[in-house]
Amino acid sequence: MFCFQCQETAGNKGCTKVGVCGKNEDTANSQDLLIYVTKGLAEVLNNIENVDEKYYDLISNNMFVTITNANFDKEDILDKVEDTIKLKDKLIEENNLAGLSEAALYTTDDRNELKRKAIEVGVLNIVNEDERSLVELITYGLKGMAAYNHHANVLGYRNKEVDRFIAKTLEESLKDDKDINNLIDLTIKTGEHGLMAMETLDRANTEKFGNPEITEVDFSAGDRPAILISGHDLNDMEMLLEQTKDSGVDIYTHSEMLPANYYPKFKTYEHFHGNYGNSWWTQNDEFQKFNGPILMTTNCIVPLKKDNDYLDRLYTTGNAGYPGAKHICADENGYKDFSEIIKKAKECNAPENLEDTKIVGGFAHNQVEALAGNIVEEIKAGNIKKFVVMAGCDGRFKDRSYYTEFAEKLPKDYVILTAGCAKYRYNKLNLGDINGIPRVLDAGQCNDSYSLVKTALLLKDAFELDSVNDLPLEFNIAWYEQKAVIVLLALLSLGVKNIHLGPTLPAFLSETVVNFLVENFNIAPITNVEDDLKIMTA
Ligand code: FS2
Ligand code: SF4
Repeated sequence: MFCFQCQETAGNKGCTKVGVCGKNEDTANSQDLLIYVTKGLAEVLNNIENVDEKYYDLISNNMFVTITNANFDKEDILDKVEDTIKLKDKLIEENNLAGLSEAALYTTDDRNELKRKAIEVGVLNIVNEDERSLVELITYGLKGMAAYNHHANVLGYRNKEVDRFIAKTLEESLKDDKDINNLIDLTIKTGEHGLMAMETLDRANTEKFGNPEITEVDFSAGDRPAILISGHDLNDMEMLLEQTKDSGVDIYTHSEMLPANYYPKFKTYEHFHGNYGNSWWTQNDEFQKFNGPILMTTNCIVPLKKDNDYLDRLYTTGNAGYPGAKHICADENGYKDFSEIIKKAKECNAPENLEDTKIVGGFAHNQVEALAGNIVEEIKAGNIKKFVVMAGCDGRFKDRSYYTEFAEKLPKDYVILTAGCAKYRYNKLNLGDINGIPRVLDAGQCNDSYSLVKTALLLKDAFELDSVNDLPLEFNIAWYEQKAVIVLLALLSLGVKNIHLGPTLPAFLSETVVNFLVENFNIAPITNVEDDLKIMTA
């Protein structure tokens, strides 16, 4: 195996024997094979006129499955490889396609052959380091985009341009004659389409569930049996709330599902208790103490430790998977029957209380727009000096304490704009407010970075500036997995410069690609809190 797609990759070079995330060699290879046959399917679809859009869904789903910490179940992944091959073969035959690549033509119904092939199709097959770097940067961006696309799709929203772009770009990456300039161009186009995917998902979420609004979220536990829901899928959230109504079972969010608390629609459910626990990587202990069933709707899953015994109450759905955990599938209409989880919850004790914290969030674009007058006034009066976008991901390594310290030490007239699980490093610090405007404005999940873009554009217009680069705005972004990659590319596609990225630069960026990003976008790795504060408060 060779995998270097996330920030925690071994030695910041690559995982070769087992993933730091816990992914084993067979799972890693199966994921490589799934990407390979998905590229083949993409090529097949690109050669057909009037493609049924459900085939594009398979592409997005397959890409999503391979995101860090989403699916650890190698047999499930190989099932998806087989489904993809079957569909590809059927379409090739029905449409009499010829002249296709090896990936498009690869076929077998033998699992052992799949396992053999899986070893052959890893990322190191692209020998030229710069080509590999750009192809993987694009592929990881596409994975993030596919995840957002999937969430919009299940809510009945679709951006055909995004679907087609993913398929075309996947085919492009199969070509042997890779041109560096063409790949750079494609990298920026990936960012542009990532923004479109985020816009579509934002529309889906807000039209379905209302615009997020300022909300105080309770982190304490109640005394009824409960279900914990984690991940990013708001469609699953709605189905679970609906099915648990009047059941005597409460619902709590975990990690990236926390922003569900900000949506008006979800607030109408009285048994929606609040949030339990923190960031994804603290889940082993928190899931253990939760006592009831846990539903993982997407990444980020952490493999169970030796002393964890909650596997029998761990459930996955959608593109998430974990060996031994029960998977809840959707029926042909997208409906998921959670009755088994509800039954399980009733047999379990109430959650152990972890804390009595309350946090305030819900500052997505609509809410910020409502406050825009006050914000502009505070800026003009000199009470708000600058904004710092600290969006992105959290991670398990100690060096992420940088973000807590950075937030703590920021001057008191600085406001943090955040989205994604990065916020868990500083959202309980009680950083106070500036005349009623909290100093940490949480827009929501990582995909709600789209809201931060809208906020930046709103401020740009309010101050009649030509570019967001002229705003009193700094970017100190934390990344972990591939959704952060698409957020980063989206920002670059908008021409945002001077982004500080950490805790480390991606291992998959070659020296040439880093130089390109530095020369054109002035991207810099974070260094230490003192020096970075000096730069960002200059
Ligand atoms: Fe955090 Fe994990 Fe949101 Fe990422 S909970 S690192 O999935 O996509 O952000
Ligand atoms: Fe390693 Fe990250 Fe890949 Fe897991 S996803 S194998 S930690 S690089």
